[in-house]
This record gives sequence, C-alpha cells and structure tokens, in this order.
Amino acid sequence: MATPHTDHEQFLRELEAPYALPVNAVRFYHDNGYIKLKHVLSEPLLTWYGNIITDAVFRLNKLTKPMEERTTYEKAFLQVMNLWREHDTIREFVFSKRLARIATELMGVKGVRLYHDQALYKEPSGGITPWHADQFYWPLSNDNTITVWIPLQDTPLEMGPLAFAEASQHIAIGRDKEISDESEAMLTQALKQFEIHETPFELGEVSFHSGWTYHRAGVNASEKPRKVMTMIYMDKDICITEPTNSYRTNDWKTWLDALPVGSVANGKLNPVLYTLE
Ligand SMILES: O=C(O)CCC(=O)C(=O)O
Repeated sequence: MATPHTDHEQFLRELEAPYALPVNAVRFYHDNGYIKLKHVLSEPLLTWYGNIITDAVFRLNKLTKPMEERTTYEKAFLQVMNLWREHDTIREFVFSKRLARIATELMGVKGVRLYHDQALYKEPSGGITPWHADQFYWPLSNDNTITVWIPLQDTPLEMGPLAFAEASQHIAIGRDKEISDESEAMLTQALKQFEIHETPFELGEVSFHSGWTYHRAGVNASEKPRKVMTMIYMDKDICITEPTNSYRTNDWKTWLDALPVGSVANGKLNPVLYTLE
C-alpha cells in the first residue's frame, strides 16, 4: 500500500527538525569517542525509509558467494555505498539536517560535509565485525570525522549491535590495522584496559562514533538480517592529506574526487549537509 502523501511530508519535516541533545552529550562524546542517543528518528519513518533502503541494498549487492567461502571481512556484512546517488528518496534520508546537525554539534565544528553513506547488512549467520578504527581508511587532515550508525530494526545482542571501547580514540596503538582477524586479535588484547560498551539498540536509537574510536560488532545469531544505514560526516573545512596506504589511495579516488592533496575535501560527492547559522 502506498504511503499517503501527508506521511511522506511529515517524514521530511522530521528529517529536518532539530534534535535536542541531552545536556551532557557533547562532553560525553568528547570524553568517550562515541554516544548512543534514543528517539532520534521515529519508528514509522525508519520503517518507511528502511524498506526503500533494503530494496536498494538487495538490488545493488554484489556479494553472493556462500558464507563459508567468504573472508572475515565479507562475512561481517553486505556493504553498499553511496545509496544517495541511486535513489532520490534515500537521498532525503542521507541528507537529513537533523542528523547532520547532531554530528556538527557533537564535534563542535562549524558544519559538516558527507564523506559517504553505507548500508551495512549483517546477514543471519554473518560473522563478527573485527575491532578497528575507521580513520585508518581516510586521507583526511584532522580527527573531526564521525559516523552515525542507524539500525533499521530493534537490535538485540544476538544480532550484533555496534560496540565501543570507551575513550579509545586517544590511543595510537593499532591505528595501522585494517579490519581483519589480525586487528581483532591484536586489539582484543590492547583494549583490555578500556570499558567495552555493548548494549542493544531499540528502533529509533542511533550511535555516533569518532573516526579513531575502536569499535566492533558480534555475530548475527538471529534468523533475520541486521539492517543498518550509516552516514560518515567530516568537518566541512577538513583537507585532503597524502594517502599513506592503499585503502586511503582508493578512498581518495573514489570518495574525494582525487582533488589535490592539501585542498579542502569539497568534491562533488561531498556536499555540505549542515552549517551553523
Ligand atoms: O555495522 C558494523 O558491523 C560495523 C560498523 C562500522 O564499523 C562503522 O560503521 O564504522
């Protein structure tokens, strides 16, 4: 059944409207490198956009080999990127001012650009997402980068919700590790000194984590896919740095338009999504 026009208009208003951060949220984010926030988006909105995102993920997904033939990375999730370029309705979701404003306020910057979006669907019997920090992959000049992780259903522990090593954004160890069995083994040891925050997400709850915060997710032991949409934002004034590994070189070409090193990361794929008035 088609969604009445008025519902869609209501969703568009919700995606634009400011979210009042709890008073201690900015401090918590800076101290711990992540934050979980409840009731950020409503259930009807997430169900509606979630169905459209899910259709796009299964239409565009290219990873079809059986689970037992996949690498650890491939077992972790189906990964489909920049859905905003594929579907005008998904663009509305990805360009949400409400979410981009939270990212801006948490980082304490003047505004944010999109780095890219990605859907991360952990299939039933999907494996762990090994410990890692995202900024290993990004040739960017400062650490004002942040990912919003948006589950499209309630996500109990058995589905593999995102987990964080609190305040781990301050340590340098492991920053040269790609997502792998090696990063999991090495960081499981190295992160023993940190509190691990691993709790379920209810529908409407989202997390924001910083580019250098270590995070992981458990297996999906349920019978349903763990459907998640994410957007990565960066400080609108961030610059491009010389890529120092092959993943950064690839990201520079794929997401940053291969703009000159030293220039602001303002390629055609990196629109400003929110600026402070
Ligand atoms: O969804 C996952 O399992 C991992 C997510 C992640 O690593 C990220 O969004 O940075």
